[in-house]
Amino acid sequence: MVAKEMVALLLAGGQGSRLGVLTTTIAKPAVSYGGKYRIIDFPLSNCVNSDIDTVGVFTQYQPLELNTHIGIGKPWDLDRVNGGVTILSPYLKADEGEWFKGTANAVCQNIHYVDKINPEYVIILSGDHIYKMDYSRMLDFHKQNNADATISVLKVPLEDASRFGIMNADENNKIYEFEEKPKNPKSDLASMGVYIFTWPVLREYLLRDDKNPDSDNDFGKNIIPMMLGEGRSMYAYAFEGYWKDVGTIQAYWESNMDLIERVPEFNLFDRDWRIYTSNPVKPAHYIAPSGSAKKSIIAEGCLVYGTVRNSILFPGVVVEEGAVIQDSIIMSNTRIGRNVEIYKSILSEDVQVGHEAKIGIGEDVVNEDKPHIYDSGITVIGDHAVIPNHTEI
Ligand code: ADQ
Ligand code: ADP
Repeated sequence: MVAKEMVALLLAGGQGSRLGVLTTTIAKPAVSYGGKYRIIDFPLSNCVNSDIDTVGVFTQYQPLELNTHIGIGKPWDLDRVNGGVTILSPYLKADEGEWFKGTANAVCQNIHYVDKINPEYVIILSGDHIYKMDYSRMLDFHKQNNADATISVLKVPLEDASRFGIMNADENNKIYEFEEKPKNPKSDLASMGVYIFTWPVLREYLLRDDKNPDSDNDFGKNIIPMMLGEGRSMYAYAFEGYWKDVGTIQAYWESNMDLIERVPEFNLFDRDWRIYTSNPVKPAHYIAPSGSAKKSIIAEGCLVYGTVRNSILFPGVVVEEGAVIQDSIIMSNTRIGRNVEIYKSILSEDVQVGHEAKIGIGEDVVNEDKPHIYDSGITVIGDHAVIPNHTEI
């Protein structure tokens, strides 16, 4: 294989438990977003638009939908002989076999994949974020600083800071302090979970960390603090623009709703930064004489006989006569029966809603085990659910 300057390693193996039933059968990076995409389309498209043509994707939790979606990487122009996309899943070795422990462990178990390409740099990406970013500019910054590691950062409200890796940097952007998800954050400079490492340096740290049985083998918890503690040259690269971690039901719903504004902050019509995805082969959507759609995204293959307002319909959704859909996200091939009412809800793929049902009218269900998943006033229905006629939720 021809050597590459930088390869991307995309972490897509997390469970995404805070998305509740949206991730029961689908890994978080494969969750649908924005009327026709899946979350992972954003980092994959960013790679291609940043001239990175070699991407390893680490999957482990519910990988079927994710692997099928990525396929041989054709939509992203990553179906290449030299480079392209490679799916890396945990596998059994001669003497042992184990699941990826933390994020650094996922990379460590696949050192041979990176070694074969022998890049100067690797960029670590997460499969959970909606953003458009030119990674080649971050690489230029990394090279200018002669850094061992560069962390992409943005400012977050201080009250949210404990959800992130938080750091302090000097006037030259050199990082002198880093804490993973601190209880009492001392700064609002948050890690986006996007890192560039000089590969031989990271390689050495991965192998050392792997020998430590007390380590979680995680980038944020272990590798970055260890490098900083040993005086490695680490820099913060400021990102400006729309970036959303859509890891909770609330954040996921809000980020989708951002797209239906008259002039959205996050522009998917940008010709210079296209977001690629695998397209279903379906006819254009149809709105019947009895139907209407306002302030909504309606994907291909939808048939609208009812009323759609402030909502997002993915490909192949059918809304029968008299049905009203408002402030909701309806994923692919879901069928909404006659006179159904749906308010502020997320319906996953292939759901069947029986006639006269009402969804999104009840109180929040607070589940004792998972108290903060479903307390946002948003009703969520998992994929392939069948909701009988007249049900009220
Ligand atoms: P989190 O998002 O909480 O914090 P984590 O749960 O480790 O980090 O997930 C990062 C990515 O890795 C996700 O895309 C996830 O799907 C994937 N992943 C998780 N475990 C994995 C495994 N074992 N194998 C493969 N992939 C796995 C991180 C950083 C913070 C930073 C936030 C920004 O640790 O410092 O602020 O991202 O969102
Ligand atoms: P969320 O933050 O929504 O709960 P994440 O995808 O970020 O979901 O993963 C949650 C946590 O679970 C992370 O700390 C991650 O490292 C861990 N994790 C991911 N995959 C697995 C797995 N297969 N087994 C155990 N823990 C996992």
